[in-house]
Amino acid sequence: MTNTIKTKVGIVGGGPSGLMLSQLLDLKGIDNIVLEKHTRDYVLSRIRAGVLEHGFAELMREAQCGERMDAEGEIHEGFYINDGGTMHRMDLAKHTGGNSVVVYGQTELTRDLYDARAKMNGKVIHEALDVTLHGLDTDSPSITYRQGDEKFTVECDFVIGADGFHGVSRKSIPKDVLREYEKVYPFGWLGVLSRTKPVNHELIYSKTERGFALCSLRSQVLSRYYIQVPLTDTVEDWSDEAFWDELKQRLPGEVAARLETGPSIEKSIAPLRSFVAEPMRYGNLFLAGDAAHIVPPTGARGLNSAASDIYYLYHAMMDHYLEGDSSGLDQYSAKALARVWKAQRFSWWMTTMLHKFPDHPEYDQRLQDIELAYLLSSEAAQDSLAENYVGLPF
Ligand code: RFL
Ligand code: PHB
Repeated sequence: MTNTIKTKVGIVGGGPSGLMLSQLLDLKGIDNIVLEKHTRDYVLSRIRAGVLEHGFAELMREAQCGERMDAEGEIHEGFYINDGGTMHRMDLAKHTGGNSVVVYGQTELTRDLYDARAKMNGKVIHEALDVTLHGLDTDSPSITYRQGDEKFTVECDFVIGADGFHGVSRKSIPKDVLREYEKVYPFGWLGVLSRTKPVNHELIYSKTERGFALCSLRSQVLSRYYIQVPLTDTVEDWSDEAFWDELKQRLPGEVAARLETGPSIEKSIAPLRSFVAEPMRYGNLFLAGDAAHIVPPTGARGLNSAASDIYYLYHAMMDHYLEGDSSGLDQYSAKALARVWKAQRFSWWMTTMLHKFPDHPEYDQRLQDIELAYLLSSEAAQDSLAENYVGLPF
């Protein structure tokens, strides 16, 4: 027997994109359901983003989920770039007329969204398996899934594909409609989370002969560090000791000297990739977040790009349901993609400027060096960096 659920908006994926949209729509009385493949604990075990732009933080507040972020998150008005041993501060506030970013982990933010959904009795289904989309090019799309042995059909007006890069939603769009753009980088990031005091009060992006490194944090007692590694490396190749040794070698001497080391709580390798799928709408399916686009993490744009998708979708859905105006839905793909491509450009630029490319000809290496030298010597270039890092307007 199949159980039928009727709702307005069926959301596939219970990551930050899906949960945020669900919460915002529910607050406006727009009924919806979230279907998540994994358990809540599994979703919360993934260590990902750490830096939120101003616009994302605002959206969290609008979703009535900003309380803990405002209490525990750190406002950062700048970050450092280490250029082969010399530290340079990028003053975000100075270059943006007072703007900043919030350092607050994706894990905590997702937990806040889950808690808010539970408080409102929001429909969030975990371990929804075999999710399949039907009738996307009709006025009555539906989603089928299985939970244990029980089968369900969700009948809805719209389907939101917020199921990340590996989800089913994007794959449900016919191949002759979808255009995909991709760039794969020849390295990955090995990340370590450790219960240690962060080496610096602000982030350090480090460009060295040995490769890139990033010193980030989750709180004053929780550090997050990354080093660039070849794609052939595995987590097993890196003991904690080897990781700390390599990280120290990619930091200026005085920073390395004060690096507090400890056992890793989490250690993982993420390949670096840029990807965009166009269009972001097919019939009554709307893609949002990593389902439609991903960026290498260097510019801290991924989650922030998801936020602008959600902002546009939320407003388009409100206009549709509360004002009878569907123009926002019609414009969604073009509007979202315009901002998405700007985030792609910025992430590609930061990645290219700061990493060591094993097969770059010498000419390209010199250009890379001069790109950074120009940035560090030009107020105008720093204006541009800061404008993009704190987030372009939605
Ligand atoms: P997610 O988080 O991947 O969530 C998608 C959810 O969909 C579920 N799912 C399915 N559910 C049902 N049926 C299916 N068939 C399904 N297939 C998948 C998945 O289980 C999952 O729960 O996508 P979302 O919500 O769009 O959020 C995107 C962000 O997670 C991502 O952009 C960021 O983490 C990227 N990112 C960063 N972004 C920033 O803005 N600032 C940062 O500082 C930052 N740092 C990072 C990052 C990503 C990283 N990695 C690991 C790629 C650092 C790293 C290392
Ligand atoms: C993180 O803290 O995980 C982080 C911060 C900044 C980035 C990427 C990742 O650019």
